[in-house]
Amino acid sequence: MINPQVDESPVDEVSGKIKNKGLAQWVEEVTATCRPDRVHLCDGSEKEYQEMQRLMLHAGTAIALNLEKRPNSILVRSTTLDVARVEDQTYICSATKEEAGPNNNWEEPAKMREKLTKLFTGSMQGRTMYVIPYCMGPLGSPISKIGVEISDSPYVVANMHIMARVGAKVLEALGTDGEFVKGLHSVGAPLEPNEQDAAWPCNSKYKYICHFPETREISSFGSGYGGNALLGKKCHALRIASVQARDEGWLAEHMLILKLTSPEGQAKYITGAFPSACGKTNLAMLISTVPGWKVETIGDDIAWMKFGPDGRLYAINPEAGFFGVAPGTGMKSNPNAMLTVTKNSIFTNCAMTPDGDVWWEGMTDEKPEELTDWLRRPWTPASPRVAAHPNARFTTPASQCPVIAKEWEDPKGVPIDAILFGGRRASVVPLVTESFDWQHGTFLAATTSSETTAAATAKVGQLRRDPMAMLPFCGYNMGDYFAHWLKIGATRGANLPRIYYVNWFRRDDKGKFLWPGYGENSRVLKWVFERCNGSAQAVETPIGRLPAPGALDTEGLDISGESLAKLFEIDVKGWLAEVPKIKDFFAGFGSRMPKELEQEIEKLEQRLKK
Ligand code: GTP
Ligand code: SPV
Ligand code: MN
Repeated sequence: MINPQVDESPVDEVSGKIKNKGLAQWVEEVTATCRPDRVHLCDGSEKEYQEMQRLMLHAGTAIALNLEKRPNSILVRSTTLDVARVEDQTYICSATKEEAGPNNNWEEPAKMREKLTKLFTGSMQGRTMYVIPYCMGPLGSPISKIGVEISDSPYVVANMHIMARVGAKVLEALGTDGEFVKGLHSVGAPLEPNEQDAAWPCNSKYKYICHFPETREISSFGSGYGGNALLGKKCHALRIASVQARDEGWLAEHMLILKLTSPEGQAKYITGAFPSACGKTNLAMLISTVPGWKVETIGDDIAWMKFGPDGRLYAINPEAGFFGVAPGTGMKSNPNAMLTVTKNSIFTNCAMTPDGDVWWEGMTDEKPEELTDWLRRPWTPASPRVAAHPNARFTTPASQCPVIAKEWEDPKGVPIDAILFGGRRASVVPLVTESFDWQHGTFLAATTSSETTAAATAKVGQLRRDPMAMLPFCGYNMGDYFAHWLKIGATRGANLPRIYYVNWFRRDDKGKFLWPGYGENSRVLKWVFERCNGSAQAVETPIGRLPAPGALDTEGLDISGESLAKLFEIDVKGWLAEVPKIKDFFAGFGSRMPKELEQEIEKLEQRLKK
């Protein structure tokens, strides 16, 4: 029998425990609308985490993994209806459509609220409503922000425990009238008194991930998965925070943060924005193949960057854990991620081995002889399908990463020297390009394009523009977002990081990757580091500065001269074909598109035609 020992107080007791007036009132309102059976105020304790695991085990949502192989860890399988972010059903409900921009779905706030109120009415019947106070960023950092997620999903509570700082200490920091972002989440599957729950409750008909940037509110209905449901992550730390960042003069970006140390012991901090499932987690914890160079991790997905008193840009990782792509992660490709997930982790939509461990494509060279796949079916290597869902994920504490940098929770953040942008491009785009200046760098970032991945529910492998890797995450008109980047360049001048464009995914005529990637990307990081120090050479090309012959360290690298030449080839015809596509894309932002970036495309065209 399920005997949850969590403190499931009736609502008046819970709101009595909440000193923050705004929060107490909101909890009462939500309770009245959603009509849960019980309300639980999360304290963030280990006991609470264990209770969430137990609830999920009893409900059939989770399976406990083999204690000896994967201590304190569970496997959760969702349903085919709920496996990734739903970009089609994600809305920015700003006052006007213009404000949300062509990059977002928009609905009138009042209209959307009406729709949501209908959906949320009684939506938590038969369930427990969890009130999860969380802090994005280290508690006490001037860059951090507080939010409260109300959710009817124990899976969300457990994930939030890992991904953010949650519980009593956050309530304490919030005080009696502190401000916070309101995030309401329901899986949208109310239960009748005698109705049996699903192993993965969600709403098969309606999914809405809605943001109200003006009032800093989030409403998420119908999905329990990832960025749809863990509201501190993409909804708060990117969509809402990007609006706050614009208003307050800082940057909220879809970026990893790493620390790179040279053999001489000099450290630089680098951020990198690549679209979903394009290599941020991998780069953030790579093991350098260049002797003496070392990478340590600060963050793997989101960076909040503010200017310090010295005029430099400082970044914090607002998250406390990694929600990483499992497939492709193995001891060869990303040993540090594998070592991070050895315990205390949640695995979602991975396959299971007969001895109670998890497996996914790319974890080992040899496939296990038998598995239970993510759809709970028997699986063998002869099966005509993958065993783990392509967007299978692990949720794991950042503190467990063997190469977590000692300053990863430094409240003042780390000073950034270089920013990388990049995507998956099979052709045209070279391995690394340095921008001429901030404006040109902003242009390169704004033209970021990538083949789509399984991180979102849409066709995989289609080329799309994904400026700054923020297309699905920018909470306002992207034309204004570009202007915000340019304004930072114009007002902050000298101390700004340098901007680079990278592409680990260029292929040869046979479709094979030209660049080995992963740990070998340290060679590119080294060149970037040395450029920042003024010690590495570059050559000017029409598209930007490329490593001068011999400047990229290829010692000990097994790569043919032909492949290397192809990696750095300036495909003038290919670039000239890009120009009208970029112009079209920019034109989509109409009068909100900054003139400076339109000039950059003209300048690129002229340089190419010279
Ligand atoms: P999100 O969490 O969705 O934002 O993804 P991410 O950007 O952190 O991507 P991640 O590092 O998890 O990598 C996604 C996939 O790309 C994995 O299957 C990796 O194996 C693969 N990948 C990462 N780095 C490289 C690389 O340098 N070369 C190649 N060929 N593949 C890579
Ligand atoms: C991404 O899609 O960029 C992710 C995963 O990091 S999710 O949290 O689902 O957005
Ligand atoms: Mn991401």
